[in-house]
Amino acid sequence: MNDYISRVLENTEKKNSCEPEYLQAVREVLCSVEHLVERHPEYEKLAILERMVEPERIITFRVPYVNDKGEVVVNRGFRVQFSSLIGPYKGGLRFHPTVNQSIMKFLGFEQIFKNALTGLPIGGGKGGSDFDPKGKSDNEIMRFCQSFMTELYRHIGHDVDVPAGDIGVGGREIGYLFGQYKRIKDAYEGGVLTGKSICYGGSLGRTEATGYGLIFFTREMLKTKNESFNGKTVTISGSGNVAIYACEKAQEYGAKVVAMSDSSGCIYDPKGIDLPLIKQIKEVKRGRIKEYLNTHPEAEYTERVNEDSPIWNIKTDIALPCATQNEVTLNSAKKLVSNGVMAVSEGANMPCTQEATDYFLEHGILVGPAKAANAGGVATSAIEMTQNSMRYYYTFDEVVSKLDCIMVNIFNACKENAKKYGCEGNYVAGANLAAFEKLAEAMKCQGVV
Ligand code: NDP
Ligand code: 2IT
Repeated sequence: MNDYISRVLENTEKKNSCEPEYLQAVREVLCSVEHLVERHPEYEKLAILERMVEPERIITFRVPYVNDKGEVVVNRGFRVQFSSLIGPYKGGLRFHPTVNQSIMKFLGFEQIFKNALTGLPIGGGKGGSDFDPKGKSDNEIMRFCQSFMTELYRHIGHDVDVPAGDIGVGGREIGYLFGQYKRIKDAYEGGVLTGKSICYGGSLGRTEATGYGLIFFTREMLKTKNESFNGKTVTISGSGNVAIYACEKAQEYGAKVVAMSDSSGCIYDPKGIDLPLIKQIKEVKRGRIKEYLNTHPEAEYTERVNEDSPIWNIKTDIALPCATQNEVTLNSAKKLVSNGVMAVSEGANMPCTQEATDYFLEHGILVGPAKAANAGGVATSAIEMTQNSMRYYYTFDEVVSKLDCIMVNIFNACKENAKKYGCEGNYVAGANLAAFEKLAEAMKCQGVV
């Protein structure tokens, strides 16, 4: 490996030794950009790599609230403002008990590159809390969101930092967060959060955007092999926002989605997933995927017993991991390949371990890397910001056709950069190269800051 890259990597590993997910994300990017760095000797003089891996700012804060039993509960809040090179910090908020600084930094780091790929003026950030929304009442969620925003509000703004949703944060949470922000600021600043409901400033199509965008990206990838979704078997992990709308668009394209999951286990329905039922269970009742069997007793349910999700044992043409980081292990990758998978496209952030990604690439499987394949969500968030600035709304079809164009452009950037740097067909490297070059050039223009 190039001396400069290995030195920066070693230093980053030393400084962040307790942050495995963050180091995993950094390693993947730095190991992909060797040829680019070699063509630009000025990167070393300007410490481009060192600056790329150091967040501009990390904010952590206490989030106390009173639960329904009258007890005081204290959680930890985060906002990692990673890079404002090409626009205001932009990225979601995650509420999940596993949230820690490593997870926040890996997500913030990925977000910089993803946002650069969209071609839109958005920098990168991420935030959240180790708060667990599962089993909480609406009132508890509201009080938590109000407490979270009572600190966060001083760090965000439509030209500064624009949070949105992620795991555990959807339309309900964004509404409570927005209400508290508006109350504190005594002003309606629509563009401060995205993923808002349509009734007070949200964008049509934002709910569907990440899942639809994933399918648009994967469609382009399949085209390179003269393939399409039509008639293919698809498995989708997760059953949250991304998974549900990936399923909807894949079904619309004629695919048969046979399995979905949650953190407890997976359902297999060889007749094809009943999506209206999944929406009812997950979006309306906030229930468990196992409840699918109450309506379809002929479907199979398999409990998850270890880190290898049972969904990856199911034979499929296309696998779409849409739950969480490192959910596709090397074991799962081997199983998928031996069952004949042709494409793995990442709806979640960093769902494949590095070993799993390498295994897929070595076996000629098409891999849609998260920072490109799931960029439709944040791209549509940027379209929501545009509408808020214009004080005007696009129709659903206008938003989805802009999203489709953006995903095609992202795919082409991945494809062309992979080819330019001698790794044709490796869209993981292509995405890293395209995004890194854009950011490095912006860094050169702006001086040492
Ligand atoms: P949701 O909260 O709507 O859904 C998350 C889903 O993933 C649930 O089915 C959940 O199951 C499952 N899940 C969460 N954690 C784990 C875990 N540790 N093990 C197994 N399953 C788990 O989140 P989203 O759909 O919004 O996000 C899913 C992924 O997509 C995340 O990686 C997120 O970062 C990424 N993403 C989201 C975007 C968006 O616009 N929302 C944009 C780009 C990427 P359970 O209910 O059991 O917890
Ligand atoms: O990971 C992601 O890109 C998101 N959770 C969406 C971020 C956003 O600002 O819409």
